[in-house]
Amino acid sequence: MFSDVHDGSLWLGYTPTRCHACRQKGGHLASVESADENARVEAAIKAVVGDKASYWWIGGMDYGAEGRFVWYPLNKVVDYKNFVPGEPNNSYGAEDCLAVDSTKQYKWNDVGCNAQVEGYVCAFIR
Ligand SMILES: [Ca+2]
Ligand SMILES: [Ca+2]
Repeated sequence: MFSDVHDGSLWLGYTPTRCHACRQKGGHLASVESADENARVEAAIKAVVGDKASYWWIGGMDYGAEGRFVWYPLNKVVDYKNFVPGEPNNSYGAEDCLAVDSTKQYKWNDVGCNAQVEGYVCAFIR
């Protein structure tokens, strides 16, 4: 998996829009299926914005089945997990999309799917 990150300013909206944006670039919204892949996501983000405090979308979500996260573009159940301690907490009953938090060792938080974050991470199989 090769990860690339994209400024989300044009694509802060709905998850299908983010997925579509990655598809148009020939990839998919990133799944993170191992510590190694998480490290690649971290490196890709740092290459773009350095150590800036920011959230970035990855492709996991628990639409429809609360607490059961699926890598949306691949329709694979999230097996490897790398959540910030205390997450996922489905805050206000309305957090169904996963983002990495650069201030928490690039671990994951579930956040509202329409939250304004820095950008999103696409993955490209090479
Ligand atoms: Ca949720
Ligand atoms: Ca959360």
